[in-house]
Amino acid sequence: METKRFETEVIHKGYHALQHHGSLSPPIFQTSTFVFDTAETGASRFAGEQEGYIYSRLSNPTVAMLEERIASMENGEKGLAFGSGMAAVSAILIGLTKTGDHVLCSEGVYGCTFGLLQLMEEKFHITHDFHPMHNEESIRAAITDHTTVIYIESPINPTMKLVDLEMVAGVAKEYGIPVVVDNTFSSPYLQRPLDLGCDVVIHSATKYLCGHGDVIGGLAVGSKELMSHLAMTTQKDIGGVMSPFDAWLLLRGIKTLPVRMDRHCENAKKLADLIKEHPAVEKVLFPGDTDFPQYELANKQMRNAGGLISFEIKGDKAAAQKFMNSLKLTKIAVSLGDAETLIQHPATMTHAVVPEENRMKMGITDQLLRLSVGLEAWEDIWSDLQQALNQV
Ligand code: LCS
Repeated sequence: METKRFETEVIHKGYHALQHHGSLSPPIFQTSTFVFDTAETGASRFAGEQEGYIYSRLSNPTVAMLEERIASMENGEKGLAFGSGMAAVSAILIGLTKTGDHVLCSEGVYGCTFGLLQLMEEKFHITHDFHPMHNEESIRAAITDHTTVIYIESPINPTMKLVDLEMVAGVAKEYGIPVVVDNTFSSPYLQRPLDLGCDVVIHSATKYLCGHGDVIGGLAVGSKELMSHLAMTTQKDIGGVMSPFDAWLLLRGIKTLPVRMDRHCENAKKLADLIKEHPAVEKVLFPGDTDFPQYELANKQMRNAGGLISFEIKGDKAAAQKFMNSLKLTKIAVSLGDAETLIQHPATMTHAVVPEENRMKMGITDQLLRLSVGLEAWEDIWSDLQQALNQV
């Protein structure tokens, strides 16, 4: 079948109802293992001579549908599903490195990714550096003879700083180093790193792809060659795979990704403008704000600015916590991308594991809050934020 537009593929890609009794909704193959008709069939499937399922840690038909769908959404050759975003991050990073290698990272990453990089350094002597990646020359200077991966979040959790993906991919090509992009904050609807020359895309599918706060999952997309290799090594042997039921919930959530993202973006833009003007607010970090230092870059590589707004309250940690405790509609919770508006305090929550010195370098102050704008009426979210800001 020819490739259709994004909004069509998120609903149809990888599923053929008439091959499944006409069931409009895809079946959940809730099974651990698959029966072989003969011993020889089993042997040839293990030998890779015959196509077919073996065991659900290796692959499963419901999970495979999701993998085909995300590959199409990211315009890549092959997708892999994992039991969490961190299972995807660790399978890719461990898969692309060995003892003595070096990972060049964007100026900030999610707290557990930071923790994983530290663990890799302590246990396996795989070093890393954080780098702003503002221009080609400084990236060339930061690449060492041992650099085997460039790892980027853009926008970066939670400071919203951006990295010019096309520029970094261009430099990386000179050295033959793969560029891995964690695309969780944008989703493939807003940003497609592979189209910009990057090599691997990772998602915490827990967030916008799911959209309903009921799944922990991870996805990765890249070339058939690399993804098949990772499938047979760090995915299969570390074993952090996704369950068929979670894959089904994700297939369900993904159908509405474009309409949800449009609403998240619309709400966030209206709220960012209002939050910025409130006297209790020090500054707003939102790529859709015309005063955002990388506003031009956001316009260049993202379809829209997304649904996350970070902002600093005037005052200290106590002021930030007082504001959070005054909220009524907005829920105090980590995670993001759900229908419900969520707020969290990165310094004591998602990035609490990052030592203070590194946190400050990344720009994660004690007054910084991260708001995941939900799908409620923006007027109701604003009333809630405004009454809480008035109490600070
Ligand atoms: N990458 C990014 C950019 C993330 O924000 C997260 C989780 C992960 C990877 C890991 O995904 P998980 O294993 O949780 O599916 N971020 C979270 C956050 O900001 N709040 O709670 C979790």
